[in-house]
Amino acid sequence: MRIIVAGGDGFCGWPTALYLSKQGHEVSIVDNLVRRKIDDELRSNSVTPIATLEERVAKWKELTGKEIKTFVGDLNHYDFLAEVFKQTEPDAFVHFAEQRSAPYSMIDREHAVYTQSNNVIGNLNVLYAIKEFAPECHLIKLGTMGEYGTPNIDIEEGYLEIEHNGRKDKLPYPKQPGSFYHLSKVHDSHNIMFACKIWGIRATDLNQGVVYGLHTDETEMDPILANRLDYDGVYGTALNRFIIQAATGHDLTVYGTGGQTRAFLNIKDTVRCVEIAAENPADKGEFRVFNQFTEYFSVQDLAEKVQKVAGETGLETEVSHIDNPRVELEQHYYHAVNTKLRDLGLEPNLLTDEVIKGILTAALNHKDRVIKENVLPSISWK
Ligand code: NAD
Ligand code: USQ
Repeated sequence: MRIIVAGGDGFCGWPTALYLSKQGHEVSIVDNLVRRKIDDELRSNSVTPIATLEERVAKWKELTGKEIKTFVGDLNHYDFLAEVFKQTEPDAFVHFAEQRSAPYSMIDREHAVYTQSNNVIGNLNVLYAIKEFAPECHLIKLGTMGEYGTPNIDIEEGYLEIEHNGRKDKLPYPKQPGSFYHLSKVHDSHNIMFACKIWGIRATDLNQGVVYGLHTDETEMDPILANRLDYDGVYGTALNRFIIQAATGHDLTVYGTGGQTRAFLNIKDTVRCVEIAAENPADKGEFRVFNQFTEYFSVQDLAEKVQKVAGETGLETEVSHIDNPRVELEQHYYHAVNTKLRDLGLEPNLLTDEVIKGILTAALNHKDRVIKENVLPSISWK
């Protein structure tokens, strides 16, 4: 298949582009490299040193003989996007290319506006480009489990059967997102659903949980292919952050009581889930939703797991409960369905002590790159 990976220079997109290329697909990366510029804005960095996009694809070609084309530009520039569609004639468009940090979206008005315009308008442009240039193209869009929030009932995959005043219907599952970033994903989902209905576009919304790890078989082939690994209070996510904190002798930063439960998956499963979606396209006009995670944990559980594994490696680590900078429930019911990807063949890489040790080793190898001032959270929701 001819597959565009938008956001293919990022944490999820880069390993996905490599994996799909290895499987024999013709892969093109579209990315405006804004994530690297945000590192400069935040005076932060990836724990792992990362090569430029040009160096990355050149190394991949040298090692495998496979070419990944790159288009450096912004989804918000429709002329650029139209040209990419004309040149690549994609069968599938994998859309990772959004501002994905909840704290970043909560810094101030400018950052909230940037997040929502970048994400919502970029996605709307992709929908129009599919309609105009590749109406058969399957949109594989990265959404988030955070679209649902933490309702006091089971979370279904996209839709909920309800009975009201004696009548029944299957309706989009209610959304209660917890940041302006998470809200942007809800707005995207609505736009995609509407485009499927009116234009007959085929789309899969992958409501992904928090991704942990960094390595895949492909990124481990050479240091130039290494993936980024975020640790700072803005882009670092729960489990990866705790492991890097353990590696650098920092207390593990559990926000509030730590009863917040979230869905998680290994980056190795992210790439496989995208492949599964691509190999099993949605029907014309179908807006399909998969919940993309393998397990869920409370933040406290994760901190304790990391503390235990770090202790076995000789690293003494404290779990510290700091004031929660977010507005979120710290004790709540959580049960989410995730059968659709499993039914299509996903075999989960579950979170074991070995997996935590693997990420810890990567963090220890580069721990001197961690800028200590960036570890504590600095952005408040209020
Ligand atoms: P990332 O920031 O590492 O990568 C996103 C990439 O998209 C970056 O390389 C960035 O330069 C690019 N980009 C952003 N806006 C763009 C635009 N307008 N035009 C072109 N390129 C643009 O993020 P990630 O962690 O790889 O996440 C990828 C996607 O998966 C996001 O949509 C995110 O919401 C979703 N997701 C991520 C996680 C996670 O834990 N990382 C969990 C659930 C969902
Ligand atoms: N948390 C801590 N301590 C930390 C970091 C986070 O207790 O040091 C808590 C947060 O308060 C929250 C939970 O851990 O309750 C998850 O936070 P996170 O920063 O790991 O993840 P989140 O902000 O939800 O965002 C990440 C990605 C985002 C993706 C989302 C999936 O950045 O792109 O959409 O995970 S989900 O959580 O399912 O919405």
